[in-house]
Amino acid sequence: MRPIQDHRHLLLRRRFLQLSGLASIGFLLDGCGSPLFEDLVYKASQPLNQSVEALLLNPQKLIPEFPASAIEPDALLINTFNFTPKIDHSTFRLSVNGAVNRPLSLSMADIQKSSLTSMTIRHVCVEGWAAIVQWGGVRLRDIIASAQPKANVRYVYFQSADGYYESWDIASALHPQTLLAYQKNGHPLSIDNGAPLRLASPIKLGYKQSKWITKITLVEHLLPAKTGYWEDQGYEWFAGL
Ligand SMILES: Nc1nc2c(c(=O)[nH]1)N[C@H]1C(S)=C(S)[C@@H](COP(=O)(O)O)O[C@H]1N2
Ligand SMILES: [Mo]
Repeated sequence: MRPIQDHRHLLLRRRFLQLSGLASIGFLLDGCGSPLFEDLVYKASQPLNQSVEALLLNPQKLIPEFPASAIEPDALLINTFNFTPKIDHSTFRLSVNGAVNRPLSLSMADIQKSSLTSMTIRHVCVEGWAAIVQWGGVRLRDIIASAQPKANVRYVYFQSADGYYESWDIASALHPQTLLAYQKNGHPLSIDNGAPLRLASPIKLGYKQSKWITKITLVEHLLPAKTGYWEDQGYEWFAGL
């Protein structure tokens, strides 16, 4: 992927402000750390504004899946912005922290104790290719629930071992088909595809689906200039499918 050129970014931003009816206060966005930033992102992109508790009690509706016969084994292209980190699975720990009552440090054995969920969905890359893939792993909502999120949580940050970073709205993170995957097409995930753990979800574009996740941080506020590796270069933050 290439960074979106600055002028296009500015035009997109202006259009975004017009669409959200906020053009007149657009200048406020230019200040670093503007408190309005995340409200703009949130209101314009996410009609749902449900609490963590409500989302955990009432799972959102499922996206229809594909039959296993539709899997396209060669269609998923490796897309890695920099390098492929090699992670020792035996010492690996996933940390879950931030606005939680019970921070976690989980080994792969801990994670694989939770029930395995499989789903066959379409992966869509913004660069113009797609692939039907079967992912197996744990529901992110189960991991988040066991960390006991505080009531004010609205976003989730994902940190990856290659320096990639992403943020998601809490509703999308708690969607029942948002997985922390460790299998692809019935086999252990390969290093190139993000082993030991990556995100997989039918509701977001490919660049939201972080590979090599090492840390999950629950937060109330997004950091204005740090919402995602590609987003910070002009790509859309919500990136819903
Ligand atoms: N850590 C990390 N995650 C990442 C990327 C990356 O470069 N680093 N690329 C993203 C993009 S643009 C896509 S389309 C998918 C590709 O996943 P794949 O390489 O397993 O096909 O990973 C996403 N997750
Ligand atoms: Mo992508």
